[in-house]
Amino acid sequence: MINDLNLAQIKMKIDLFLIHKSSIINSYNNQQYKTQKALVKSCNKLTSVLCNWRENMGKLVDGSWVEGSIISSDGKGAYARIPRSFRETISQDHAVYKPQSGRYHLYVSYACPWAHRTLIYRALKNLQDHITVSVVHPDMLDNGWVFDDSFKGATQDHLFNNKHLYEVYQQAQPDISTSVTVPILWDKQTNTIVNNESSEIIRIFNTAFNDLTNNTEDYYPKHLQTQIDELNEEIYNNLNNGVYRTGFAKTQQSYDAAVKPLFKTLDKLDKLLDGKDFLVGDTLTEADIRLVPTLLRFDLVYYVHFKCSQKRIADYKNLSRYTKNLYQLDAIKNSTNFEHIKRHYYFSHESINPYRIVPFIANFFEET
Ligand SMILES: N[C@@H](CCC(=O)N[C@@H](CS)C(=O)NCC(=O)O)C(=O)O
Repeated sequence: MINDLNLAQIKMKIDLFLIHKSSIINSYNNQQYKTQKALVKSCNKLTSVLCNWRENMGKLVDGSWVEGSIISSDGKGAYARIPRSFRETISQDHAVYKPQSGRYHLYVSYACPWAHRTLIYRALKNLQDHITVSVVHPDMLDNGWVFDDSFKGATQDHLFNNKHLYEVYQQAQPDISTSVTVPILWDKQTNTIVNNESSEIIRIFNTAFNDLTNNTEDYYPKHLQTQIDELNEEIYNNLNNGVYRTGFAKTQQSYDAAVKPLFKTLDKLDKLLDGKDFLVGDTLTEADIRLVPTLLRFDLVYYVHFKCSQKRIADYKNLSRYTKNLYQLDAIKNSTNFEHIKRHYYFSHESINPYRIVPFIANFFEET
């Protein structure tokens, strides 16, 4: 439904489109295009402004929030700008970031599979009393992630009472250029982001706070690291990220190129799990914790919304047993919020699901 807000946003996007269009026409009239190829390139960019605007997320550019794909289409180098990322660690030996109770804060979305890993680790490593959490609203629309606790499970920004997640990034660095993603590990003492890369946050959680919690469980033990790393790589490329590449494909060719290895890897893992409860060795490891958020979203969302529809996880004998078993762990069950998951995907990607219909699907993992 078009309300005043939507209408204003649509008008703005059309204005931007027209600005691009007139700059192309002016350059053409002034004979600034040296080659036909350069002209075609500009026209293609213009088309992408119109075609891509909905699923392209906003970004911060020089500290200001900019919506949609306009940035990557403005031809002024924004796309080439190296995005700021935060890749620090926490340890006793670190000059700044020491493991201290109550010092760090995690910003997450329950919908996000990358953030889900960090919540699982926070619970497995008994960090709930030491690391506080804010949860964004599941809808990620023109303003990116927002804080609005009217949706059950979502919270306010407990640290700053911000309305938008991008304000957290602005607080870390006022002139920042970056995409605005969850999860974020925030340091209350230096008022900045320590790390916003989930694969590194979980490694921090795995060991950094052991002296505080007396929890020495190691989900990345030395003797299994090579095997875990190998599986992580295939699972990241073909599953964790593979579902997005499949769902956001804009040509049959790119869809095929993503969906085929996706099911090849699922077939392979189903075989690997025959008679086994875990991917590597006989205990829970990082490889399982990085895989399970994707499996838990698969039948409810990826199968339908991202057209990953050759098979459901429920159709795989071993993968379905494995996922159901892992879901019984408190750390996984309590950090899984199916309402946030469904709402986020079916509402946030308007170009894939313009009417925002949430399909009626049985939730296999909640059946007993
Ligand atoms: N590599 C990052 C990826 C995080 C990520 O892409 N998060 C998504 C949510 S599932 C996000 O916040 N996207 C917003 C955007 O890209 O603008 C990680 O693993 O932490």
